[in-house]
Amino acid sequence: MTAFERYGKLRIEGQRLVGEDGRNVRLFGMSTHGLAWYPQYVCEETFRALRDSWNVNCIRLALYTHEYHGYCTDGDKQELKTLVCKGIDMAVSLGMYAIIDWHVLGEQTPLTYADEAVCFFEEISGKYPGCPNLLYEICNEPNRNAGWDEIKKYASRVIPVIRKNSPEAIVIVGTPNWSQRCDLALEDPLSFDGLLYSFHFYAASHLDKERALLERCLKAGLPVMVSECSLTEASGHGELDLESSESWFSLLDEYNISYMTWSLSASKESSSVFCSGCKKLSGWEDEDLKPTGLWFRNRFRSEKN
Ligand code: IDC
Repeated sequence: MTAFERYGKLRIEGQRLVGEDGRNVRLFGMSTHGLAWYPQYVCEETFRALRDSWNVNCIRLALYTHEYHGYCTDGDKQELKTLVCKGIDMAVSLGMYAIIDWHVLGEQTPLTYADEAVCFFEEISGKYPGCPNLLYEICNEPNRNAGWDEIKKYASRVIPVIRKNSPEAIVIVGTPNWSQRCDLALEDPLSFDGLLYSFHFYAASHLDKERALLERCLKAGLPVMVSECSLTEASGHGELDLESSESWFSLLDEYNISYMTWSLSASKESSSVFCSGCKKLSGWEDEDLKPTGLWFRNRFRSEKN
């Protein structure tokens, strides 16, 4: 039975992500690296292997907006949209969930490309009206001076565009400081239903202080998704901190928080799951995986699905 057959259409009840029958659901899986960098993993073979061998139930499709052939800069819009749609179609046909991630990063504030975001989300939600497998992440990581007010303003423009076509779609909203300030959303939430606020961590850089902030928000009942995390430093490089990782995941387990892992690639970075140079799209052996890959594959396999 696929995850989608088991849970069906998801919704947010208070703080919880639940399935059609009201039972708790946890989404867990891989985030792609930038789709323009590593398009090869958006294929049936890879998604199927992640589902069947790694027990993954969700894929996050990271569409960079600004850097490296970003969708709003020098990227090929048509090609990138085709990839996004291919990823969604495959997740649907394999009974998985997909998160479409408008990967705000280099531009710092989501307001920079708000007009493009409106067009993009209008088009995608129009192509997939009411699609129950699809979650919308509208701004990966606002950062530096981008404040919660700006994010709210942006979200208030984009969410109604999505909800016009998919009135009950779950929307994931990034928070200031690289999606580490979900406390600001707790103090001053958006007025829409069906939202998850995102919190991101990289276990070797983010430690007790950040965990305490997330825990405080979870205790207070904030609906949260960890739509990106890894075991390394926030640069995506460096050593893994396994002790900190265990502490993060015991907190996530306590509240049944969904999480997506950075990244599905064979880049040189220690945060990518495949060894650099590995070209396989499925059938990965232990020796094809970096320590991050081995750790997460075990973790996914231990999840109930
Ligand atoms: C990093 C990539 C790296 C790329 C860089 C580009 O791993 O190859 O050069 O972005 O800007 C995030 C971001 C995510 C980062 C990742 C690691 O969401 O885009 O990817 N990270 O730095 N937040 C915290 C860490």
